[in-house]
Amino acid sequence: MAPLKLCTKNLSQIASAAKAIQVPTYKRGAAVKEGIVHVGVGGFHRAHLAVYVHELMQKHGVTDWAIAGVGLQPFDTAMRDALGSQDHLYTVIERSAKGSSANVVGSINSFLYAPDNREAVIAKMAHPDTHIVSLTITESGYFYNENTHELQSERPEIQHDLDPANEKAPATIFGFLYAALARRHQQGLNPFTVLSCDNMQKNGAITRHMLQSFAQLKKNPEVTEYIAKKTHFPNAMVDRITPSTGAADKVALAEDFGIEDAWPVVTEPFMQWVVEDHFSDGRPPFEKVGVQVVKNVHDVEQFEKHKLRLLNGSHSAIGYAGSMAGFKYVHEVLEHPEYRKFVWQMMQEEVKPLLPDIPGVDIDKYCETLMERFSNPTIMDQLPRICVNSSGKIPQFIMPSIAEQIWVTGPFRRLVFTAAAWFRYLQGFDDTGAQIPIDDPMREELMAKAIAGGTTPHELLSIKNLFGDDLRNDERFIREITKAMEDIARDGVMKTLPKYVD
Ligand code: CS2
Repeated sequence: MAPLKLCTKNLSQIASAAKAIQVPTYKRGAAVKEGIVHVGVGGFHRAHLAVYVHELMQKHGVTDWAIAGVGLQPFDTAMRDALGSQDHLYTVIERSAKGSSANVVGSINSFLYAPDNREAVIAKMAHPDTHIVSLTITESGYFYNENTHELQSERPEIQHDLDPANEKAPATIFGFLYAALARRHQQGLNPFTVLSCDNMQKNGAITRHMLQSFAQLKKNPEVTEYIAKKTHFPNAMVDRITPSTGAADKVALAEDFGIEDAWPVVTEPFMQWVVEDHFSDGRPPFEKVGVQVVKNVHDVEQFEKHKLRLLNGSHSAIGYAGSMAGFKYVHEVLEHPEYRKFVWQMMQEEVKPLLPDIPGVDIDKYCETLMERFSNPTIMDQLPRICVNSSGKIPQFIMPSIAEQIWVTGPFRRLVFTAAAWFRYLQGFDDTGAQIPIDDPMREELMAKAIAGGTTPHELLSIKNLFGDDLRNDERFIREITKAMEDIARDGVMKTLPKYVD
């Protein structure tokens, strides 16, 4: 039978025709309120927050918290068109060694592509039904200087948004949030909660500091105070490995489940969200669907630290050196016995000792689960996905562990090898001399410095936005990284790797 095009009118037929597929049975469209505006609707959001909200709607009759999606970037037109062609429904395909399942999700109720109508986005955020503006805009969307911890206010995009002439046509997230919060203030509404779902330690606190700095530069004391005193920015740890969807995934969905979906999401069964209970204008009963809502900001911090240093840090260890060595997928790297040991030893010996104990969390079990998740061969998690936007990753997933190990005079060779492989990777060629495309907002600068530096780290380390003086000036670190860079340049990743495995 020909697959059925995903849309509201076909839902019941899809449910009865396909094996084991669940579809939304709740009201959508004008029958529900859009309590959440989400900026950055990619695979991760659609496999994470949108799934939690879907479960609230499906199993708990929640009607006030549907999601209005927003895209700010040119590439978001593809999501606008895909979701727009199927009543904003999409399929989440969960895959593991045990098999795969598919669920149609309907919690995203509408979608606005900002460049089509920037005012519509500001009005939507300022609407009284909106209580939360959530974000997955990637680390680089925050304009956060890792070294000074300040807003990169000199960046042209921020300068554009600070110019009063562009008040109604912002480009960055801060321009939109500021304009919408200013309007809510004027209308006597509570501010919405700004909920970062990006992979950054202290994501809420960083978002708050960036927006406050932006507001101060806008020089409107009343709005600045409304943001400082009344707007809340919960910190959160988010987790679900969500590869990019490929053409083969759409074909498999049509063949296995009889659904024609313009852009399904493929993900793993595991999902986790630990969020601080600090909302300015109410929130959905997230705990009903397994979200860990915690009172204390330090609880979130500890979970974040575990996750970013162990999961994302290991992903970085797999991604850059793995790409240099010619691997294509995460599970392929883990199939290589030596590389597998390397990742395990980096976690166990160099990262784990730096992490706090969390009551109820068995850290060794957590590491073992990570190895299993990385080894899941069915999700085909692509190394280029792991490597994208590296300037927002290594400086926070790897470098802080190195700096802390230096501080306590502990081991950090494997972390350094990971950083060295990244430096080499930024030259744009793998170990066979084939070109590697570098996809990063700082691409030009990173590549120019990586090439100029050759087998020495100084050029790259001079980028003050990314690296602190503690590393730049540390002799032990410089010695180790220079050696690893020289070895990788001379022998390639796979011949160098055994030196880092016991
Ligand atoms: C990955 C993450 O892009 C990356 O660096 O490590 O996208 C990772 O898959 C997620 O954080 C998992 O929760």
